[in-house]
Amino acid sequence: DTVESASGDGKSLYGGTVPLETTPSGSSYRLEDPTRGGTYTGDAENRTDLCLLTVCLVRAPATPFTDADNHWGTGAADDRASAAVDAQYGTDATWDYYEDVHGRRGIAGDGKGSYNRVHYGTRYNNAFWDDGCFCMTYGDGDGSAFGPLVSLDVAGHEMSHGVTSKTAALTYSGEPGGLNEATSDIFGALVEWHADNSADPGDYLIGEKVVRDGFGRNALRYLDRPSRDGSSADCWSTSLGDLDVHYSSGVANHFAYLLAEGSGARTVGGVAYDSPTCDGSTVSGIGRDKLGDIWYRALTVYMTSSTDYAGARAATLSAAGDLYGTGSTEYAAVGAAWSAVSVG
Ligand code: ASN
Ligand code: ZN
Ligand code: CA
Repeated sequence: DTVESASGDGKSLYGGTVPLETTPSGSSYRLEDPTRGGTYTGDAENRTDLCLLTVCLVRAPATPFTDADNHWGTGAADDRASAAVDAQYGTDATWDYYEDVHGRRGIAGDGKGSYNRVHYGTRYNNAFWDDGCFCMTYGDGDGSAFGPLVSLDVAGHEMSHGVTSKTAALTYSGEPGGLNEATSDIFGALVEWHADNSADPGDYLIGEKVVRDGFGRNALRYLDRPSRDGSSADCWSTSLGDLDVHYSSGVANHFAYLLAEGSGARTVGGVAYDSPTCDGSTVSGIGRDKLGDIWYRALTVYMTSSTDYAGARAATLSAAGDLYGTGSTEYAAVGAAWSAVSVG
């Protein structure tokens, strides 16, 4: 709080020109935000970590970005600061979503920021949160399937893994793992909506800004009908827990879309969706803000490391009962949306 903040801006890859709070440093500025717990962004210099399971023996650097006039980046891919602008902005947007909507300051809820590393490795087609360094890491993508993986929804997805880890701590395998992944997709989408950025507007797609033609689809994942990705499950079944967690997440992503928007075909924010139900029912949505409030309370109050899909139904019903009453439209909508994805 005693550190002086300077208001600058940056030209990002995906979000246009965005505001940035930075830290004066001598005659220059450091890409570190004193208003959001000291969150900063550094350059991994195309190096990688060397880790054995969870213990990292060598870590890629996180050399803080600096700028002479506090106007960061050119927005061009060949400018190393451009991806850094997106990453810092994505961390800001995630911080603001959790603080503005849920009253949570920072990933751990302790007011402390995290840090980002961009330009990790070479042609690296992923981004990840690491509880060990309490940091985010972004690859540049190979340029054909992926561009730099620094979009708002990817930032929100990855940092929400940190929130899950500090709260329910859902085990990253089987049904709890699917719920862990879905939590990140749901909040990744809600972070994007909350940011209200006209160059990267809210939607129910994950990764639409980072995929390129070589990927073969227009997004990584789809909440309205998760099977649009060719692998994710739309409906619960007894073998769901055998799927990779990025596919068993589909059932909860589908639940989340149905709870927010309802079943059937509709256009939201200029994007067309078509969400079927697994049982032929018709369900009505209660809006994405209530989805976020219910899922956040379920995650932080009721879910545990071993929560499975039946447990998620119970947790979200408990949360909806707390927030709106057990006789409410919202409580009934939660039950109906889970039944519509065969959890019930
Ligand atoms: N992008 C992947 C994810 O968030 C990376 C990982 O941690 N497995 O699931
Ligand atoms: Zn994930
Ligand atoms: Ca999106």
